[in-house]
Amino acid sequence: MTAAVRVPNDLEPFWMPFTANRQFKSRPRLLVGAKGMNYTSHDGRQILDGTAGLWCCNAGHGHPKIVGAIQAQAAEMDYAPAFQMGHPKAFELAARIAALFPGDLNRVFYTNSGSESVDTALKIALAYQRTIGQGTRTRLIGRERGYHGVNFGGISVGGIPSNRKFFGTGLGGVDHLRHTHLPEKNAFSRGEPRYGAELADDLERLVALHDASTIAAVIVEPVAGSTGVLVPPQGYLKRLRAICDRHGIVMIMDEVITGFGRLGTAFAVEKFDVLPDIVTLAKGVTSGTVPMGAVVARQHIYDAFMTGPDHAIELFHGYTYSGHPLACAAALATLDVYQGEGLFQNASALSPYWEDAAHSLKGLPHVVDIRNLGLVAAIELEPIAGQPAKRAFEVFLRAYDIGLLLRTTGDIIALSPPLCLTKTHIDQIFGTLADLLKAAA
Ligand code: PXG
Repeated sequence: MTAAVRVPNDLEPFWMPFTANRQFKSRPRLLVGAKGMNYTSHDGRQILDGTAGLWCCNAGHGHPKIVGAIQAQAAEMDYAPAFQMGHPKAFELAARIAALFPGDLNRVFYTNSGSESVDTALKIALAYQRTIGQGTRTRLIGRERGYHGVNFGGISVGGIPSNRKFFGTGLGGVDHLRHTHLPEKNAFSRGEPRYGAELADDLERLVALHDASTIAAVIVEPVAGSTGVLVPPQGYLKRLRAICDRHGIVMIMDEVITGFGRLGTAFAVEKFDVLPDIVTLAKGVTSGTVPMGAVVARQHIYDAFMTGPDHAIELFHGYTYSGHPLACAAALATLDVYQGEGLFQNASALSPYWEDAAHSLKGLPHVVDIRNLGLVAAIELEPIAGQPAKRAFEVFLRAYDIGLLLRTTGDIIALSPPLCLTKTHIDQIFGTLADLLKAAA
């Protein structure tokens, strides 16, 4: 294989998502293969995957069991109508997903992405309130710096300015909690930071302002990922749960990133011992192999809809590809791999080593904060004056050149490797990063 035959001639027609298109097209970074912990670049180099693709390939790449399951399913049945029809694997998978959750989080609604999961969860929460006679509860509460995908519901409750400001006013009747980032008190915290649980009381402020009778739901990421890894202060999520209980507010936890072992437990609900009413999933459910998302609801949410005549549709929502056979086959095989190979346990066992390795970067040039939990870490750099995001982006480019894939958001470097990594990979990731930071301008 020569590099030349793999590079398309014309890079222009593809308008790339969340990408500096002109920069990319002037200096393309094309991936052409993936196996285990590594990508292969178009020029034939091995690139260590420090980010599990985009936080999704938790089982590593090209796992033969997952590949085989997708191939077999494509040959057996390509597609089955998702409405008023079913296929066995969709039911089997729902039971397998439900079994991973504590309590009565046991009803699974399929989507195709995290963004769709979020909008589905918001719609279910609104419809639920109406169904139980609380139809005045139409307000949705998100949080500053939150990322809930890119659809209109998600950007409305989301709190990342660039993802919102270009796209009009979004949904009406949305408000936001303050974010939980307190660098002056919590910088260089290991794991959950000590200060800030009281920021959950911001929900009481919004209840006082709007009245609980107008609020349907609150949505938060347990660990905010895209914004640059904000780990919740100790006790914050439990406090938020208590306030939701007090005021009849549906609590949605967006586990698109934290789900499927990222924090060393199956889900963040287990890690933080908090039972939300609804959970959103995607990414790791198929280890990124086939697009899929899901919303998991507690029994009382589902039951509220199961009234009316038997022949009536209970929820007017769904996607052509909800529970797609290829996605279900991929997800079932992925769960087998997670369980059979103990990948969540591996994530948990390696977390202390990961934490030490991440924090060993403290003191290197421009490093102003380091945050971590499970197999997630962020290294925040001081921006170059007048050129925000440039320093981290240059580290990203140099890392790619020497064989390491990172993610950056603003001047924050985020790491979230496949869960099948070893200590050697951790040494390689942070060793490379240390060298780059020492050399960074
Ligand atoms: N919720 C959360 C918490 C997410 O992190 C979504 C919803 C949307 O998922 P989809 O499948 O529609 O993209 C996400 C996605 C990054 C990065 O580098 C993060 C995401 C996607 C791409 C890149 O931080 N998160």
